[in-house]
Amino acid sequence: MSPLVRRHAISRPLCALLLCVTAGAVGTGAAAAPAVHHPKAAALGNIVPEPASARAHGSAFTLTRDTRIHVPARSREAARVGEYLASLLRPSTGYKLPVTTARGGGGIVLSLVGARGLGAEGYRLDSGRHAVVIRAARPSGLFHGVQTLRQLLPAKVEKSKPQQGPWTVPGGTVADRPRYSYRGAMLDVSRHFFSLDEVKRYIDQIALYKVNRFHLHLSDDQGWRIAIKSRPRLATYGGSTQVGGGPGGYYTQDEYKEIVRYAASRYMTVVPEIDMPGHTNAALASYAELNCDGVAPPLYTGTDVGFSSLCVPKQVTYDFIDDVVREIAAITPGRYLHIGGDEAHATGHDDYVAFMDRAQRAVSKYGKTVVGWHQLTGARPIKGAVAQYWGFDGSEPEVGAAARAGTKLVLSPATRAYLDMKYDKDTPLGQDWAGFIEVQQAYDWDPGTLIQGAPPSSVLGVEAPLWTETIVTSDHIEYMAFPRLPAIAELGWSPARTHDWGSFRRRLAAQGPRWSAMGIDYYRSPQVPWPGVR
Ligand code: NGO
Repeated sequence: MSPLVRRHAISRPLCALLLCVTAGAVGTGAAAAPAVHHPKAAALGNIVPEPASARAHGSAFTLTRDTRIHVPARSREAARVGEYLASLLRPSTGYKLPVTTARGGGGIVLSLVGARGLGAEGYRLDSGRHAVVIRAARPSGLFHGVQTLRQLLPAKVEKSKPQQGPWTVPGGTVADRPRYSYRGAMLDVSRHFFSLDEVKRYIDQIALYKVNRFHLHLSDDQGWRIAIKSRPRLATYGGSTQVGGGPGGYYTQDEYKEIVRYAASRYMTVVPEIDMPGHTNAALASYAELNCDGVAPPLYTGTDVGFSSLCVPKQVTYDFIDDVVREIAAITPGRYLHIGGDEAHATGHDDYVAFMDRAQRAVSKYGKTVVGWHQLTGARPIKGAVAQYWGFDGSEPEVGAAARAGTKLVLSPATRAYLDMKYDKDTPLGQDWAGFIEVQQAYDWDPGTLIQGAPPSSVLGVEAPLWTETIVTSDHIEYMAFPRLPAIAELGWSPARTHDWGSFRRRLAAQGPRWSAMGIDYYRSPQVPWPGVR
């Protein structure tokens, strides 16, 4: 159903667009549209996250077996985005959809010209009778525009077998750019280990919502999940189990690089986390010297927190950190390295402060930006550090104070953004220590005002963590992430002025058939008017 398709006369901007296409000079004539929202104008479709501006006008575009995907001749990266789009559309349409640098002729056009003023990640999409044109300053913007185009097509376009068309995109214009530069999702691969394929599957799913940071929680009490060549037992022994006593697992450095590459192909930066000084039982079990008493504890497969600590006074601790940070930094092209710092209940306060000073120095020594859970703000965050907030209501004075002093914030309030919290008392998976989180609870807050005393400019963005004490399979991941991950993704992308639960739940409802087509098992929240339900 595309109720919002308007079949009026072709509007002026679209005529200009079509001339450009047929003249083979795509984009040269189009001025960048200011990112202005038109609340009264007809919506273009059910897009999540809500674009900065979207307006229905003109004629619909229909994909046919002759449609070609035009990409710029001089950008291999843009050509890859074109190939990615083709690979999404080919299975369900059954069309060839060749990707070509030939000019003219309409179709789907990706262009790196003519999208000024929309930033590195923004894009403009114009659709009309003869063409859908996505313009962006960078390939990342084209990629985000492609996600919007997917959502403007019928849901069955996401199926993996040929379907009956028509494949119609409503006519109109989207001019879009993100509110925040950091829009993250975290997967805890330590409590339960997830294979490369499972990780890639999640990356593909969250890309649809314009997430651009993928945080991997790589170590915890229950498992160490990345090979460190200078400390092999961390992975081979420390990674050999998981919650409940299963076999665990770890990524070789080549496998980790593959995740990084795959995430990059979806315009996502990997943020690796090695949690310390607490949450370190797997490391302490692997190397006895890391313990103050020199005795290695047994591996741990329970779900308690706050009982382990690296030995703060020992120099071997810092040699260990140097090895780990050096090796991970060398295979991580992104700027961030997360050092945890949460729930260090087995570390005294003064020790914690001294430890975090040295751990942060190790991260900057290898050229990375420190990220830590917000307990870091109770120590001495170094210049440029990022604190990830996971409290309840933003009332901790040290977090606001650190933000005023220059520490940047990523917001993951446990009462809103924790995807491992149950939806309600009947949810078969997850925990409830931060309460139940139904979809509206996940959506209805403003990242700009959550932290008391923090200037809005200190907020880098938001992140939805998925802790996996009770999460074992991709199916579990999907059930907890959908539909809440799109809620957090919208808070990260959409302008605050578009925030509207009524609109969000309607647009979210339209994602349901899309998830079904993708084989995603999602939670049928009673708060959302899913089509065909009730
Ligand atoms: C807390 C804790 C994690 C748990 C999670 C479960 C943080 C930052 N530390 O969040 O170890 O897995 O809750 O919800």
